[in-house]
Amino acid sequence: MKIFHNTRHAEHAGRQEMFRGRLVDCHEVPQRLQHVLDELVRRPVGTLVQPAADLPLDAALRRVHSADYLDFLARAWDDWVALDPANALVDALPSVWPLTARHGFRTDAPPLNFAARLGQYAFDSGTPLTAGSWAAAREGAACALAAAQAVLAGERFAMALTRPPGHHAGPNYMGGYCFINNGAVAAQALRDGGLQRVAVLDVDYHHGNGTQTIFYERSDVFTASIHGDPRTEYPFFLGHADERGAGAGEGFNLNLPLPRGTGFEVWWATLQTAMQAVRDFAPQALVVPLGLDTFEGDPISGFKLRSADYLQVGRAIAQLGLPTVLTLEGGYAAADLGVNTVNVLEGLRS
Ligand code: Q9C
Ligand code: ZN
Repeated sequence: MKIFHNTRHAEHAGRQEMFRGRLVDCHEVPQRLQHVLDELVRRPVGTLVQPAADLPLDAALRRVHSADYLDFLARAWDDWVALDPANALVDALPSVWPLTARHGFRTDAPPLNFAARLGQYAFDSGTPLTAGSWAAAREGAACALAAAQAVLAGERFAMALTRPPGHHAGPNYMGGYCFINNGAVAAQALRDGGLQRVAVLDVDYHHGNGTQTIFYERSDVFTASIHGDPRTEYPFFLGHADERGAGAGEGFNLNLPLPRGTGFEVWWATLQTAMQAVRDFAPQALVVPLGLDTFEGDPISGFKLRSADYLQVGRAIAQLGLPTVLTLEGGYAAADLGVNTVNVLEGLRS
C-alpha cells in the first residue's frame, strides 16, 4: 500500500493546551508520527511516498471548508503576531467565543480583533495554532488528496500518515487538535473522481463531529462513527445516536456511542454493526479516519483496546472489500502509536 507521509508535520508543534483551567503539555505532538515511522522501518507494510507538488489542493480544500475559514487559517499566524509582536513567542489559543445566535450574540458583524476571530473559528482552547500549523495542515491535506487519487487510480489501500489530525475540523471551524478535515477531503475527492457513493467509518475514540457536519445533509457520503458517549466525552456537543442526518442526508449518518471503559468485545460487536451499515449503503470506496486513542494506554481516552486487537481491526476493514483511504487521527500513547497503527495496516493485508 501507498503511505503518503506528511514531511512537514513537525512544523505544527503546539506547546500547551488549556485543560480545566490549566495549561498542560500538548498531547498531539510531533513524536507521535515519528513513532509510526520508526515502526514502519521495522515492519515495512507499505511504501512511504509524498504527494505530488502540483495537486489541485486549494480546490479540494474549498470543497469541504468555507473560503472565509481557509483565508482565516492562511493568515492566522501573521494576524496573531500583528495583534502583539510579543505573540511571536506564544501559541495562539482562543479565549473568547461568540457561542451562537441562540445566546443573542451577533453573527452578522464579525470582529476585526484577531483574538475574537480565533474564537469565532475555534470551538475549544485545546488546539494551539502555531507558526507552522497552516503549512503542516495543508501538506497533510495534500497527503489525503493524494491517497484518494491513488485509490481512484486503482490502489486497494492508501494512507495519509499525517498530523495534525482532521476529523474534528468542520466546514468553518478548527478544534480537537484539528484544522483541516483530511478524511472529508479524501471522501470528497473520491466523489469528485467519479465514485457515486463513499462511506466514512470513523474509529477514533472521539466522535468525528467535523466529518458528520460536513456531510450531514448529503446522501452520497455515508458517515459512521464509533466513539465515547458525548454525554461524558469530548467533543460533548455532537455524537449522539439520534443524529441520523438531515434533509436528503436523513438516514446517512450513524453514531454508535459507547460508555467510557468499553473493552474490545463490545467495541468489536459495535464495529460489526457499523460495518453492516456500510455494506447496506453499498459504497464504491471507504474512508477510515483511524484514531488509535481507543487503546487501553491512551492518556486522555477511555476505551480498553489492546495492541493485538488492532490486527483484527485491520482485517475487519479489509473484509469490507472496498478501495480504502485511511487518515491518521488521534492516539496519544505516543510510544505505542507505532505498533498500534502498523498493526492495523498489517491486518489489512492478512
Ligand atoms: N486534556 C483527536 O483525537 N481534549 N482529538 C481532551 C485532554 C480534546 C482529541 C482534553 C481531545 C481532542 C483527533
Ligand atoms: Zn480522538
